[in-house]
Amino acid sequence: MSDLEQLEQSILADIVAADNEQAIEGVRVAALGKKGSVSEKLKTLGRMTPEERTVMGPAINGLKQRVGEAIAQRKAELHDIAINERLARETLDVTLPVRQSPIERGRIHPISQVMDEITAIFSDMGFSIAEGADIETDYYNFTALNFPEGHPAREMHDTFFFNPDENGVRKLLRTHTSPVQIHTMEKQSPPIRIVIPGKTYRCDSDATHSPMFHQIEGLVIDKTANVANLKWVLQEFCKAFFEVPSLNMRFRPSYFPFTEPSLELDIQCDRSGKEVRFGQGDDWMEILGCGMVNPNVLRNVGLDPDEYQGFAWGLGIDRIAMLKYGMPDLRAFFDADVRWMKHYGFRPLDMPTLFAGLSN
Ligand code: 2U9
Repeated sequence: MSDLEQLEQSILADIVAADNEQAIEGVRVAALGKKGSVSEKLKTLGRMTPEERTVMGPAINGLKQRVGEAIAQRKAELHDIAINERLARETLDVTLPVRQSPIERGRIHPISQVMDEITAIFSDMGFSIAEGADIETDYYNFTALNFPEGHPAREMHDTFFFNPDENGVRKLLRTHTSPVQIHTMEKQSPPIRIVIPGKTYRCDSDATHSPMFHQIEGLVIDKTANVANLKWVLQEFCKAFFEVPSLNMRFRPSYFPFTEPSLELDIQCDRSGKEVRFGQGDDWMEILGCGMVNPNVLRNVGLDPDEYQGFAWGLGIDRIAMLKYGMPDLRAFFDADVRWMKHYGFRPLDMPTLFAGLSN
């Protein structure tokens, strides 16, 4: 048997032995690839005499053609086999339910939900929503709000300070959303009716405190704003938020540098059952702080306290969300656990509105 015949037999045997698409591709490369056995034979033609070439040329090219056809045929067979195997393996149960879309599967975090609920209530009362930066200066977070230099109230806020800049000025993470009220009053003339939701930061962490938490504050400034208006606004807010028709409130004296007088608001509740119920019972729960804007704060933004007055309030969103929806541990809010979100989260298309219901 000649060299060429031997080579052809051996390649044909390899083709028959190849039992999958990867194996047949291996045979093709070994025979017809750049450095394949048949390609090497073709290269020898260049070194032959014209007489030898007239004999060997057709012989090697014939071999190439037959091997090529045999490989293509086996490749097609193996391809069919592979497809049939896949079809047998990958059965599709068309009776299974369609997978839920992200809009159905996703959930709104209770903090976002409660922010949306509270802003819906105040928007309905004619308030605008104001926002500001998380990084603030000492002036907007403290000085303009009537915290005297070196006053212990500055330390009470457990402030996160940044390193001083080239001018020795230390920026900070706002400890409350109140700097936004100062910026607003500097830019806008009264009457002002705003609510300010946002992230706030204090160096404090345990089961009921997180170093980043959420507040919503409100501010009204005009010529006649008074404590009776403040009381009405907060009463309407509490009824709407806790979704009850009536609710008793009690105000206790307090102290904040930015308000005078300063008050804390307790609302009626019933703790006798498993959950706290609002608007019934004879117990009390502290819900927020409030007061009349301190005249010094009005002066700091260029308003004359003999002409303008205002009232303000502030509440922690995280705590009020825990109260309303019975969530026991604040830390779970920031764990990003999808099982927790599935349980406590809200459907994205159920937007809180006063006409359709806040929490449905
Ligand atoms: C300006 C003037 C007055 C905002 C107010 C409170 C009372 C208050 C706390 C509640 C729980 C913060 O999250 S908390 O710890 N806040 O009690 N906040 S009055 O008064 C202002 C704000 C800005 C210019």
